[in-house]
Amino acid sequence: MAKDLRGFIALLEDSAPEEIVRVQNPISTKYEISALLTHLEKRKHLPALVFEIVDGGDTPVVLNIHASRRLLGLALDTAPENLAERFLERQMNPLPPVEAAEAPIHEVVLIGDEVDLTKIPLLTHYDVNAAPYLTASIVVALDPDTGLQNTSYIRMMLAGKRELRVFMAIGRHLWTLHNKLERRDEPLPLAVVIGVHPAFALGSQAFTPTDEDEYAVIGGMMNEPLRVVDAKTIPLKVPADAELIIEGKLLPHLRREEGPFGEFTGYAVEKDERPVFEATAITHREGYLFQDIHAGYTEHRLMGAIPREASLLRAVRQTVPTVKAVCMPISGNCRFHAYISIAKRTPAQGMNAICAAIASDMLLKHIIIVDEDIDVFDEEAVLWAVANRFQADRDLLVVPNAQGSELDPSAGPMGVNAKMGLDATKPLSGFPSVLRVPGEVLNRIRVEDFIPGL
Ligand SMILES: Cc1cc2nc3c(=O)[nH]c(=O)nc-3n(C[C@H](O)[C@H](O)[C@H](O)COP(=O)(O)O)c2cc1C
Ligand SMILES: [Mn+2]
Repeated sequence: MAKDLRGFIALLEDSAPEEIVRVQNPISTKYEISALLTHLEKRKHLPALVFEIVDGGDTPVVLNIHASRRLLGLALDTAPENLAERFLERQMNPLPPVEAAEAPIHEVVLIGDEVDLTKIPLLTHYDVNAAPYLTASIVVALDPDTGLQNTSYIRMMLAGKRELRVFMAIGRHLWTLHNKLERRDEPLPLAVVIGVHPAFALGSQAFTPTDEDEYAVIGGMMNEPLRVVDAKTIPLKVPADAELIIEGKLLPHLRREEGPFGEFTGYAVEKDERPVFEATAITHREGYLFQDIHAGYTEHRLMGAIPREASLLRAVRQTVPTVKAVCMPISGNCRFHAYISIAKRTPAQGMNAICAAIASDMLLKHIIIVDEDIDVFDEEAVLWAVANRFQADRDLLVVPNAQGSELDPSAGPMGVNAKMGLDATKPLSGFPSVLRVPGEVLNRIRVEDFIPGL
């Protein structure tokens, strides 16, 4: 069976039931799901969630499919601490898509005037949000000059039965494609794909050059070729096993107000005049599941972390071959902070690792390099290394006026910000040893023998 969202939910229910909860109580898309998620985020208890009765309707809403490294590990068939390595390995082995003989995605087809986006249970997360938004929306576009498919998550604001408004970060591939077609006065056909296997979701986020087909990258990430069929109203191939697809086009030369929208930083992006998408068809599976990714919460952050950690590992490895592990922690929105461990072999490799990291990812701001005895997934251990192995006059690098994220609330105009690297590795020799109780005694003395019941 092809990898899809329902199959992943079934796998959780069968083999990891503690990772999934079905909610039968009726709940509203407007703030109520967000309120429940806010409580769960505080408790740091984040199973995947299926809300069965939403706004009184029978379209289930699925959230938190990617909300922990455990869940993402199940998606990529690997251990949580090995996600970046596994992602990199699969990214390097793309599998071209295959034509599907039958297409669940076309079980229900609505064309033209039958299209009504307001019937889809879109969520409103925050009080500042201008309208309900699609957030788990993977936008597929075809470059007419290369014939290659591009995929990216793009938030889309509901603005009418057939209208969505779109935020595309400047310079990314989708922005570049829209820009190219606009110069030719042509619309850009798009398929908005919602409800997919988490390996598909992660693959769509891979950092790829424009000469690579992202359907093939997704196939590699799923470890099976993506099944595709012809869309109904646009010249695109679409995933046959998605839950819901909105077909349409991004119009040239038209801008309308989009935003504000609460983002991954925990702050809102202000409203502005942004491009407009017109829907030409909706197709979905019988009894489709609608997926949402809650902006600014753990799921949204972690989804950004894995592809970034993979490309960071690759970039640092070119300079410091003995890099061990990387973590982009939740505390840095999984984008602004990176902890990197290296097995240091020459005196100043920590600083080289910092430079490689800064150059590799525009969003990164603060980088901490530690020795291999420090677990990069243990934030307390990383900060302990900073406390004990780092001197700011000697081990600190600050790069002013670099390009950062336009979503960084403390950055200057157009996202210009500063980068900081902390080399918290110890010198190759002449540094004290970490305290240890003798190993033989540690193994022999067992808590339960001395304090039963603890
Ligand atoms: C949940 C989620 C939402 C995102 N929303 C947007 C968005 O609204 N606009 C945007 O430009 N990028 C957004 N991104 C980031 C892009 O999807 C990502 O940078 C992608 O790799 C860009 O691909 P491209 O350069 O091939 O277009 C989002 C990412 C995630 C995980
Ligand atoms: Mn791309």
